[in-house]
Amino acid sequence: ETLRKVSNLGSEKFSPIKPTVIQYGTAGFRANSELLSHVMYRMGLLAALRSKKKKATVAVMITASHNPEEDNGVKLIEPMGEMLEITWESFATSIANAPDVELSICLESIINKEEIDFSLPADVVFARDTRSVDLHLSQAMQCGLEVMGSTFTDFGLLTTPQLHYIVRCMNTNGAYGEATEEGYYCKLAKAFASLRKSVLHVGNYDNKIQLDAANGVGACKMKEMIKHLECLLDIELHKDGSDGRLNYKCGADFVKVQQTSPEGVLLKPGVKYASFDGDADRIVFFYADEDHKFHLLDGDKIATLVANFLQQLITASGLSVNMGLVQTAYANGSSTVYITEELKIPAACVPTGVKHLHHQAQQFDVGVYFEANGHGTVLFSSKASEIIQNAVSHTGMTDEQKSAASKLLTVMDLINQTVGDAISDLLLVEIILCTFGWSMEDWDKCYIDLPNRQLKVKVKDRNDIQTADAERKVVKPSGLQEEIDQLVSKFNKGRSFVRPSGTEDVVRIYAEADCQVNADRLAHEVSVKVY
Ligand code: 16G
Ligand code: ZN
Repeated sequence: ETLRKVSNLGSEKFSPIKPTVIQYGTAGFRANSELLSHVMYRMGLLAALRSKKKKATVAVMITASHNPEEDNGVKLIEPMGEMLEITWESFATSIANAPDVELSICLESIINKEEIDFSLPADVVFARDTRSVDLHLSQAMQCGLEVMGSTFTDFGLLTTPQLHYIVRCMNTNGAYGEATEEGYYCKLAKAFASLRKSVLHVGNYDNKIQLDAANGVGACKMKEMIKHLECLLDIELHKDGSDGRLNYKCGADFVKVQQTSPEGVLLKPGVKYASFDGDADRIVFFYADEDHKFHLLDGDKIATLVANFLQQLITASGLSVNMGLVQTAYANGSSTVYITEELKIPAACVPTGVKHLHHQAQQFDVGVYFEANGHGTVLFSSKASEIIQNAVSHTGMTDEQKSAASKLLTVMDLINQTVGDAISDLLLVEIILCTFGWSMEDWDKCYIDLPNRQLKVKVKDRNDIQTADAERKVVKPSGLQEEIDQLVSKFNKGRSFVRPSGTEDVVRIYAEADCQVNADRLAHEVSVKVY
């Protein structure tokens, strides 16, 4: 009966506009928003099924992150705030592409494959970013939930990481925090204030920050956060959405890829800047030196800063928890050398996409993961959490050890462990800089990035290129890797790889070398081979 209704409503109201094939990629579905209403409806259906399967609340986020304003997207979030399980990605793809008449058959086959008890209740929470047409898409999604008889809560506008946080809170009976937006601000702000006030000598640290919010949802949410921060941070907002297009010539992706400041933001030497992306799950920092030269502190710089800080706390606490760092092929070669040779922290490399990093980070007691593009967080295993928790009240420890353990405990509250979170990462970086007494220059000089270049080329079919070894080697078409190796060998400190994008119909090229001219040349020469 329900399945019949699903089909009828689907073909009446949410029929695909054009017969295009759409794929659940690295970060869910993304496309021009006009093509998405049937996809949203169907993701409502699937979310209800996922909830039945997990016997827990799941979440749906409507956003296309750093993509242009005309695009939109949707992704499903697991009960503990993680990315959707991989086997379900293919269910999502098949249900999104099923012809109207086959919709109920498609649902039925998922129900059978996954042995889902259809009579169980379903509960879903959802939210959206500030894209102008989001509302109509979230209504389409809601129709999908309603027809499945799912209960739901619409959280309206949220950053992606806020929704990840909320769904985890809901499924842990509040053990992770209060499952509201306000609960999120309170938890992070309380941890921030406590850590900030414990630092007495701030050295070169300055609590002023100029923040580019990409004209996205991060702007209004950061304004809310600021109200909770007791004036401990002095944040000036730019690109707050009042007169500018989402992600247009601003935001973390623009700043990282173009290696320049957001349009209209004039850099004053020595001042600290940061950029969020459109849904506030990424952050990068930057500044200009005395010669007005632009310096980027990207996800790699954040990762090394965070790992350095946590390692010091772990050592000071004397606790036996191991720590590791997870990167992708995009990590600057200098960062990897710094981590493994200077900090002596093990570093793993995995394919692009948060789910891969997150999964790998779970292999450590304390796993720090960041993509160079500024997406990242820290995961504390339940073993590590327990050890740290117990240490605080343990009698056999010195006061210094206890104080370090108690700081670690507070740091855990400051970090959104469900997914990379620009707001949480910003607060964490501020605490670390303050603790170390560091200016932007102090932080930047830990290691010097190798000059690098990213390019993309349109090809007939991006899936013609297949990679292995965490995307660092091409295995198909044969011969291409040998050609890349040969080009790389001509450049001092050269490194390059190519990979099919998971979000756009292009092949991406990355190259680094001893100087910018060489990095540019290498990237260009490799791109010619791909084309
Ligand atoms: C998505 C991923 C991001 C990755 C990017 C790569 C998530 C939540 N986001 O935005 O981690 O860096 O895709 O895009 O997984 P690309 O495949 O087009 O290069
Ligand atoms: Zn994002």
